[in-house]
Amino acid sequence: MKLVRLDDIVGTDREVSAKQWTSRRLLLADAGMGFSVHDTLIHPGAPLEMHYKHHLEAVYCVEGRGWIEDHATGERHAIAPGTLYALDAHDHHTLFADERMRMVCVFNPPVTGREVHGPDGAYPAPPARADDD
Ligand code: 9YT
Repeated sequence: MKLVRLDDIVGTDREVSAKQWTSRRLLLADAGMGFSVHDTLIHPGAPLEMHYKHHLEAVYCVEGRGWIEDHATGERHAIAPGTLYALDAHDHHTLFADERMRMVCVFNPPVTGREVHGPDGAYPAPPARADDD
């Protein structure tokens, strides 16, 4: 069994920041769980366009309010505490925080370390495993 405390992540290399977010990476690929778990703050006031081409992500809002737009349909959905969105089709999307949002994010395959979005809105593909052909 492994225990991880947010206090032990903040200020270490497992706290990763980009302009619009700060991701506290509680579990990474090296935990061997098959997914990663992040406690992520979304900073308010600027749209954040993302397109995870190599990962599936589920995002559960626990604090703050905002909205998400699905680029495939143009639909916008309100996000508030108690709402989860699942990017089950590598959905191209934009997230906007009206106020600081705190999200619990789960990635499959797991994020390996300090990934930030590339110009295409994706995190890089995970390294190939030895048993992959
Ligand atoms: C909700 C979202 O995807 N935010 C960007 C950061 C990412 N979730 C992360 O690495 O924690």
